Amino acid sequence: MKYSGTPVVTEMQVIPVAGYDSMLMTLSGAHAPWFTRNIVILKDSAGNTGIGEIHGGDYTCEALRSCTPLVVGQQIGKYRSILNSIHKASTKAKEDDGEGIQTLDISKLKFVVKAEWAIECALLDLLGQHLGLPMCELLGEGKQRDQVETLGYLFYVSKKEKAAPELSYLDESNSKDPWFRLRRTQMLTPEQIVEQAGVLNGKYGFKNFKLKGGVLSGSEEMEAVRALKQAFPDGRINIDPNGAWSLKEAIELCRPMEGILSYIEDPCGPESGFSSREIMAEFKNAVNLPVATNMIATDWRQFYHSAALKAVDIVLADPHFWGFSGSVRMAQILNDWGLTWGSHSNNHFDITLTAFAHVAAAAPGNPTALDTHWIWQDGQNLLKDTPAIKNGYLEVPDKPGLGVTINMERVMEANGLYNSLSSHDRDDALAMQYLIPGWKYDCKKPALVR
Ligand code: GKR
Ligand code: MG
Repeated sequence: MKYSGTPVVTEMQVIPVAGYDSMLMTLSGAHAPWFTRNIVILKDSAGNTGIGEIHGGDYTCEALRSCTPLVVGQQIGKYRSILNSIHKASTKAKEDDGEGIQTLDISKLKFVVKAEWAIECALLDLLGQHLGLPMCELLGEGKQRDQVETLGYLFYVSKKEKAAPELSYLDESNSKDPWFRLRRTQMLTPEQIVEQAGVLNGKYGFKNFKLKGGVLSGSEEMEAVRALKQAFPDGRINIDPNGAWSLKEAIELCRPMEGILSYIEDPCGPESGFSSREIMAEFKNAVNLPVATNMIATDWRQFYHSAALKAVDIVLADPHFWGFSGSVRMAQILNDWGLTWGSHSNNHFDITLTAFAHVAAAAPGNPTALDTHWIWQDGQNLLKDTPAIKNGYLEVPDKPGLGVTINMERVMEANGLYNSLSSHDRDDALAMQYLIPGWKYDCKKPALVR
């Protein structure tokens, strides 16, 4: 039989971009006024355009650009072979000590993120368009749902004026949208966190919330969790201190929260010579709460040890860590084993939002509500047709491929902002210096506890 083949990639563009952010607080410090990403745009011989988005920074940008000769000229139907050739050609960076992000050392995130997954996304977008099928139909066991439950990702926010004029954060005080006005203001008390959740519930209909912890003392953060549960008695409330608490502290803080928290994410990390996987397994023995992670299982080798120790119940398998096919493969395994799939996120544009919607649409079983930072960026669209979040659910486009159209004018504006920045890497210590002079990262000390 004659094999006619599929369209061929004729062009690959890598465009670094930046967007605006609030002074969001985490264990690693305070978010800068901007965040960076990389966009991949592929064109094929059928005249279609495929897109992907991934974390920013020069390291990832360079990694993507170096893949170009392995992608251009190849058939889109051979996307697995293309990715395989990229894997074979890639080498481990000298500075990558293999620790991953088990202590949330943000400088190591770029080694956990794999640049080629943005290429995988763009290739699946092209292949979907060629076949006339939405991307989720090409993953795992195919489409499982039309919309994806999403959580309201709550953050403590510091007073941006403290970093001015050197760091100038976006001011949206004149916006007509109550959420847009609120998201750029200080929110550090339980009342303000409940207000944040209320305004988000009003705009996007979220019923599930995750509070980013590791900022105030554990007991203050649990007060906010209790207040949230009181305000949303039927809601699922989670907290993620990114491993800031010691095992003892985590047990003391979380035992009384059984029945209040729906799960706890990365409560503790490595200590006393034990790995974070061992410590989390001990935590799970002591506390009757499901445990989620995006820190101790970020690749298959780490997952093997996490699973063997029964250290986690919910793996937040970010497609930018695991790959799109890899994340769905994880969802299949977790579902077969009676465990739960979800996805972690970092600041992102709407291309990632759409791509994650397709992955979550293909995850079998009963995934936990998807993380997304998008609410903090909403309005800075790089697409002409950003999928909406309504009643707490993200729409999964049903057109072929990703099912969305890139807005090149907005992409080039975001590229202009990127080019105006003096540094392209995430550095949460920079803004922290304006809140606490001389502040240094300590994976065991909440950011504002010094
Ligand atoms: O965006 O600051 C942030 C988050 O804290 C991010 O760095 C984490 O990786 O959201 C992530 C998480 O769930 O751990
Ligand atoms: Mg997390």
